[in-house]
Amino acid sequence: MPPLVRRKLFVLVLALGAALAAAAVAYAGNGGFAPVTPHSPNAHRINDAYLWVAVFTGVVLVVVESALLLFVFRYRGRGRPRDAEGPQVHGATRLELIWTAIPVVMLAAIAAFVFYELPGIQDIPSAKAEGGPLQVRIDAHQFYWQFKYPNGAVSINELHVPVNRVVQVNIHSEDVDHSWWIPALQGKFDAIPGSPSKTWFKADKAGTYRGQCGEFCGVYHATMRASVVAQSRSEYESYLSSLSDPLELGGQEWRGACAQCHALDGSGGYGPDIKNNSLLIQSQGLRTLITQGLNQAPPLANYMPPVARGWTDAQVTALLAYLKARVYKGPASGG
Ligand code: HEC
Ligand SMILES: [Cu+2]
Repeated sequence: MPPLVRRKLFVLVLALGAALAAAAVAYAGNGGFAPVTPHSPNAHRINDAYLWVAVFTGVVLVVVESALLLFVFRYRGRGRPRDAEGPQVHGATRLELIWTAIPVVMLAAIAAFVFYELPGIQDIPSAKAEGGPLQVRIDAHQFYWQFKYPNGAVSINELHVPVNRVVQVNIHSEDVDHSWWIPALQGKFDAIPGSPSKTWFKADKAGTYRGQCGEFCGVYHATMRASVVAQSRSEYESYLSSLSDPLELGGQEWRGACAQCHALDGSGGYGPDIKNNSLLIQSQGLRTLITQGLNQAPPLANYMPPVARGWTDAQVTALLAYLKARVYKGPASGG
């Protein structure tokens, strides 16, 4: 094969390989190049802004990279000595104006579009017909999410809401910085101790929308997942009433706030085996432990965070009831 043909073949194979590698990612859509399909008006606007910016960056990428390749091949060495000076070109006013003006226009177009979309992302709709947005308080904790509904009911890691209802979430943190993020419903919002923030969403379709704490917050950050379950009004109401069962609430607390360190059966992991620890059935001792944390081997080796900071009495009682019924296995025998 003549060298030129061989080189062309090589470039072709390389280009095809790159195209194939990218195709899978592009086709994957969600989780690939594209953001998840939005299911709330504000998430739609964030998505639109993403696409608008992507059009410009896409065009710039193609134009700049093609020009680069063109120049690389067209003006390559061709056996000229390495230290030979190329022709020196000065002044090309028209060209310089063009390559200044185009980026300015692009940036202006991007800025204008984002400012146009912003109010619809940020401003919480008044939802007058429904008596205002449904208010939910979110408390971020190491390492779980707690949701408090208008009637005082509490759920852990899973927020249930009626579909097509404006929900305002008021985001608090009880310990360190976390970040509330359900990509299909809204953008990221930091949960900062002492400085509550708020955002909103309105799920347009029943289903489960998943998210993950967006800010590294400690050893079990990765387990800090959240989901929003959008369901019919009646399903939502019956979920709320199920939360008044202490064993249901206590179970959610155990699985969400304790089990990632102590295992579902209490046999231990990062934290010690506590199945036979009588603290699990001592109201006062348990309360002190879970609201203050424990760090017997300072500074930070095997530290237990104050997981239950801000809990109500009902929450502690529910946990206690669950621990008694399902986790505590009695004093260790034969020890
Ligand atoms: C981030 C991990 C983590 C979480 C979450 C966690 N613990 Fe712990 N727990 C630990 C560690 C680590 C220790 C040992 C701390 C030490 O000895 O300094 C511990 C110790 C304990 C002990 C033994 C205390 C003693 O003095 O014997 C009990 C009981 C306990 N945890 C219960 C709970 C309960 C109940 C929850 C949920 C409300 C919980 N833990 C959540 C990590 C955790
Ligand atoms: Cu977190």
